[in-house]
Amino acid sequence: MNDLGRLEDLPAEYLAELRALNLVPLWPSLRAVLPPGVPMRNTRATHWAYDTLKPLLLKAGKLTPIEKAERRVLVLANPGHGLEKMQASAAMYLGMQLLMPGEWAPSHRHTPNAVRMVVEGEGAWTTVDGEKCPMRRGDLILTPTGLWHEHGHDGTEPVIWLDVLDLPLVYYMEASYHINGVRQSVKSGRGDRAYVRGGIVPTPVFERSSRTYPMLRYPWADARAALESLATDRPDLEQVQVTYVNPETGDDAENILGFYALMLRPGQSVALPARSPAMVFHQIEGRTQVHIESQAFTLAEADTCCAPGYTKVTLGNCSESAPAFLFVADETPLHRKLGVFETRE
Ligand code: GTQ
Repeated sequence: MNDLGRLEDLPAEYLAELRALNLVPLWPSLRAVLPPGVPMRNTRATHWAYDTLKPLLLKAGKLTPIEKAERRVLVLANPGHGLEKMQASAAMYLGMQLLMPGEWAPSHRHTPNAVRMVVEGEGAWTTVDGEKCPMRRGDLILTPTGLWHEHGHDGTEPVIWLDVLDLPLVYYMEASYHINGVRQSVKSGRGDRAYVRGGIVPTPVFERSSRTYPMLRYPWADARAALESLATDRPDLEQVQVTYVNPETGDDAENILGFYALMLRPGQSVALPARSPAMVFHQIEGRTQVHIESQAFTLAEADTCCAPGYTKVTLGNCSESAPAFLFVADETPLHRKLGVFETRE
């Protein structure tokens, strides 16, 4: 590779003349914006342990009333991007949200897409587009772009969930904004009941649903049962994984980020190939040893970690007797739509 001219090689008066006209020479920065072979990544392999995070989130419950927070969230920020950027990866935002009994996080809608992965507690619900979705451990609830959503809690103990949003990307696109609304009236009908079996969809009067997001809640009991059934059906299968999809189209559940559940058999270790999208892993059940290049963490229940793109990841179940279950989020739909998706050996 030949060395390109540096900024210092150019006369100061010339650079000043360019700057005054909002012009910049490309060649001193060409290698930085188009590095050889592998992209520059700010995303660092990072682990957030639930047992250290939870007391601080509960403290936020005492320090800041819900009216002063709207959403009481501690953001899982990747130090590689700078904490103030509040991003886990280039396109993913992660937050742990707390709702105390009786609290209400008022209705709003926004351009970024979100999902909630319920971590702990009983009795909370999210109403999305008029559909009241109960929140239980491991449930995935979508709040896609533009849909009204609000959170409430009729239980007796704190409820905590993990928010995954494509906020960094939508913000970077200068397309991120919200609108506040009023308490939604709950409609009859729930996607998680209507689409209760894979391959069978509601067809009233011979018409298929025209809703863009026909299913908003994916109960953990169903995803777990699907993984166990798949593992039993295919004892040879290395990667026991399911994707959360739109049951009408088979496409990813949302447009920008992909969501999956993965089961590690007792004692199993799975080597994921290096792929262009960054990934997030959240432990639903069991313990997993995660290797991301030279780094290693143990994910205990409710722990979360992220891995940069173009990086091999190995996941090992710490138990020899019980399966481990992980929720996975990644940037695959975005990379595929943009035509930059790749897998490397
Ligand atoms: O629950 O609507 O973590 O609007 C960040 C922004 C959660 C939410 C977040 C949000 C929400």
